[in-house]
Order: sequence, then structure tokens, then C-alpha cells
Amino acid sequence: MVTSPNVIEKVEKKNKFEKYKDEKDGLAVKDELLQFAEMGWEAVDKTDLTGRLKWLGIFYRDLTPGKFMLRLRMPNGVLSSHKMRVLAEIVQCYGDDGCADITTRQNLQLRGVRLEDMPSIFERFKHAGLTSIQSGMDNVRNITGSPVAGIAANELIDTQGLVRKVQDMITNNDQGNYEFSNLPRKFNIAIEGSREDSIHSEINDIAFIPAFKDGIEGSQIGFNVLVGGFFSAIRCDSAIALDAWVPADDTVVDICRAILNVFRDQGARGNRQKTRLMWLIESMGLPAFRAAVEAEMGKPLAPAAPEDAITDEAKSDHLGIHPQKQPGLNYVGMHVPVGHFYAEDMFEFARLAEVYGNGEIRLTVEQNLIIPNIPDSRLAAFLQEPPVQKFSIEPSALVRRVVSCTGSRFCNFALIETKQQAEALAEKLDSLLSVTEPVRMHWTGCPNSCGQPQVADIGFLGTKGRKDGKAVPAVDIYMGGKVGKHAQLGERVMKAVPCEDLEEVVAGLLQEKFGAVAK
Ligand code: SRM
Ligand code: SF4
Repeated sequence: MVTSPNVIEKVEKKNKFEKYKDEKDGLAVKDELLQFAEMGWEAVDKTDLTGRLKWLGIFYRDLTPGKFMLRLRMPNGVLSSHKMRVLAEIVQCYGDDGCADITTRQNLQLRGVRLEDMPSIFERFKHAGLTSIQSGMDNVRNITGSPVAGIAANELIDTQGLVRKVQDMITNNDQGNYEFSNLPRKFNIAIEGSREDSIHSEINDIAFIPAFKDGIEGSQIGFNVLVGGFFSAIRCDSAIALDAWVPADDTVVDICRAILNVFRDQGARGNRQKTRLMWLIESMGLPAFRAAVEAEMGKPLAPAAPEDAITDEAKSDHLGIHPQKQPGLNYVGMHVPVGHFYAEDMFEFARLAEVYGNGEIRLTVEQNLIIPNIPDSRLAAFLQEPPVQKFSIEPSALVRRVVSCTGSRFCNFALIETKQQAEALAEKLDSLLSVTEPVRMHWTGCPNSCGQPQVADIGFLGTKGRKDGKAVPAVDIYMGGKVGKHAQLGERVMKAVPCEDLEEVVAGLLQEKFGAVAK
């Protein structure tokens, strides 16, 4: 082909992650795992070790070399006592190094895991119906849905089947799927089925929000589709309306596949900070993006329903005792401080689920845990159980809605320690102040915003600060995040507040903005 000298072709320079993916797909390490385990982590190629293994959910941790993090997939945050016990047994093998975290995508991460054990761990996963496939790097993350799907009294759509089908499509039934193993960037999907936005769907690349087709209660129930929500170090945005309504059936799977195809084939692969879906939507223009999705689906999309079915009621944190839609049964939400727990706790949760419920366990994006299906007649005995004293069902108002990302204990990006500080500050403030309504406080160790400070009443984002001429750990403070029907992202209101000053600063904010009074 002869190119006119007047036409300057703008060729995008691929980023370094794209180069290594072109050399070898991330998923290819699935077939090499046994070899890696035999040779030991020190001998594994650096890009395989720190990069490609994330396609299997295996995260090398620079801060604890040789002790890996294993990120699972938990569609809707649902697991069984059997699965929890398998995970507890794995964590238990690693003694003091072994622990687990509930993540902000209602998922579990295990810590302290050794590479040499991965093949046998994956064998156990296969038998237990667990998977960690494609849970990191340029893949679709854990798909979130209401943690009380199928049991909430006011539910519109039980999303469990749909969430599972979308995961199966993306991961090829957990076997790994080369069709979606080389996206331009990470990708988040949320499918909400309740009347409250229980999973911050607005901060996902694709969000399904329940909506009656004609906007009138009683017309066909389905979802309005939002696209492009994301947080990153340089930009945070809520998802925008695609102007599409889909029925609550396999069309959900089809539209996810279509959007992923458009993103995979047309998404930018240059400046890594500009490769999330929103950047593609903006560069194409929303109408062209929507048309490309329709072309992939091979049929036109219905326009969005005039209104979604999310109600104005405050978003629940799912803690405490709640009657289910099944008469005589209850779900009980237990507070797991900053989502962190150990093997012995995991065994106890498994036991409680079996003795009092039907063996099911649910996780929330607030990093807490729910035991469903407890009969009325068993509640009193359940409440006497020691783990219910340790993981309170009614924690006090300043403690119950604290969320925190991993922070500097295990995460290389972190500018500050988060989990311990988050807990200690909340407890201290709780001892000093009373508030009538719980305050949502979210901590995140760096601008990647894994702890979602922008959705919080008060958000803390780790940064570097100075005090008395010395460098000190500090946070930018965010306020004004709203969740539920009128979700909106909070804004930064203070910069680089030294962590050591937070007790005074936050006490002031609580008194001024949240009506807190001294105890
Ligand atoms: Fe995250 C990278 C932890 C939810 C935005 N995130 C990381 C890494 C993998 C970095 C690393 O390799 O160390 C962190 C692993 C630390 C560790 O050892 O645990 C990490 N992210 C987490 C978790 C565990 C935080 C938590 O304590 O709950 C969450 C795991 C969710 C899951 O189960 O899959 C987690 N991360 C999020 C969220 C929140 C959400 O999805 O609602 C976000 C913001 C929303 C979004 O993605 O749009 C988030 N994580 C990031 C980013 C910035 C993405 C970007 O587009 O720039 C990074 C860095 C990156 O991808 O380059 C990142
Ligand atoms: Fe790590 Fe930063 Fe994410 Fe916290 S926000 S887990 S420090 S990448």
C-alpha cells in the first residue's frame, strides 16, 4: 500500500504490559504452573512471577517475597461452609503468615501462600468448586451482586444465576478463556437486583441497575445499563447511561460479551493511565460506542427505561438480624473489622453456617460477612455463640462502616498503613463521641483507590505529608460521597493531613458535619 506523504498515520505506541502480553499471553502460565512449583519462585522468569501469574490470581508480594497472595472469585460474594473450610485449611498451613481478607469486591484473598503448593491448592479448588482464574491484571474482576440475592424481602431480581453465567462466559466455566485474557486493562462488572444499590454499581465498567421496562411497577423487570465507571490514580468517574434496557435473561450475558469484545478490539493500549473503558467511550462518542455494541450483539438495543427501580431508602449495611423473604428464616450480618480474619475464624464461620443456617455464607463490599437461612427458632442460640461476640452483629456507629484497602503491610503501592489505623481511629473516636447515624469511613493507601474513599462520608487517601519539617504519613480527606439512588462521588476537602493529627481533625468533622457530641 502506498501512503500519501500528506497523511500522517498516528500509530499508538503500546505500553510495556502490552509488549509482554504480546510475547506470551498471561493465561499461558496455567500450563507452566507445575514446572514453576518444582523449580521454586526464585528461578521463575520475573515477568511470569510478578505479572503473568496474576492471570491465575497468584500475586507475588515484594514486601513478603515467597509468600504470595491468592485472589479468588466469589460471584455475588456467595460461598459455602465447605468452601470456607477448604480455604481455612489452606491458610492454616502457613502458620503466622496465613490470613485472609474480604475485599471491596465481596471476594476473598488468602495470604502467606507458597508457590510450590499452588498445584495441589488448585486441585483442591477444582473439587470444591472454587477458582481464582483471571482475577488480576487485564481481566474482568470478581462480578458483584447484592449479597442478599435470593433472600432479601424486597428483592426485584435474584441475580445469582446471571452473575454466575457472566463469570462462566468470561472464564470458560473457570477453565480460563483466551478470548478475554488480553483486555486493554482491568474491568469491573456489577449486577444489582435489589431496590438499593448495595454494591456501588456506579463505579463499575458495566453496571446493571434494576428497572421496569416502561418505568412503571408491574411492567417487565430488567436492567438499565450503565458503562464506564472507574477509579484510577489520575481520574475517577461514575458510570454513565448507555441508554439501553435489557431483560433479566441471557441478554445480560450477551451484552457483557459484546461490550468486552468492543473494549478488547478497539480499546487503547498506549498510555496505561488512559486505557479503561471510559476513555474508549469518550474517544468513540457514546452513540458510536452504543452502535458498536449493537453490531456485536447483532440486534438493536431497547432504549433505557425512563427510571430505575432503586428506592430512596438508605442503603443497608446488612449487619444485624433481617427477616428473609422465606417466612421464618433470617439472615444475620456480622462485622469483620476491615475484612481481616484468620483460619480459626474461618472455621468458626463455616461451623455457624452449618449449625444454624443451611451452610451458606455471603460476603459484602463493606468487607463483612452474612450467615443466611437461620430459622427464627435458632436465633437465640446463634446469638449466644462466641464468634458472634467477637464479630459483632450490632457494632457501634463509628466502627460499623469502616472499610479499608490492604495498605502498606502487603501492598507495594501503599503510601501509608491503612487497616490498623482505620480500626484504631474508629475505635478511639467511638470512645469519645456519639453519633445518631453510622458514618461511612473508607481508607485507601494510595491514589489507586481500592478502598473507594470517594464513595464514603469521610474518605482517607494515603499520601506523603510534612510536619515540623519532617516527612510523615498523611492522608487527603474526601467528603460528600453518596451511595444508593442518588450516588455521587465525594470530593477532596483537605490535603496531606498528617495521620498523627487525624483524631483531632476527624473528631472536628464529625461534630461539625455529622452532629457528633462528646460522650
Ligand atoms: Fe485494587 C491494584 C487490592 C479493589 C483499583 N489492587 C491493586 C493491587 C493488585 C496492586 C498490587 O499488585 O499490589 C492490590 C493488591 C494488594 C493486596 O496485596 O491485597 C489491590 N483492590 C485491592 C483490594 C484487595 C482492596 C481491598 O482491600 O479490598 C480489592 C480487591 C477486589 C477484588 O476482589 O478483586 C481492590 N481496586 C479495587 C477497587 C474497588 C472496586 O473494584 O470497587 C478499585 C477502584 C475501582 C476501579 O478499579 O475502577 C481498585 N487496584 C485499583 C487500581 C487502579 C486501576 C486503574 O484503572 O488505574 C490498581 C492499579 C492498577 O490496576 O494499575 C489496583
Ligand atoms: Fe494497594 Fe493502593 Fe490498592 Fe491500597 S489503594 S490496595 S495501597 S494499590
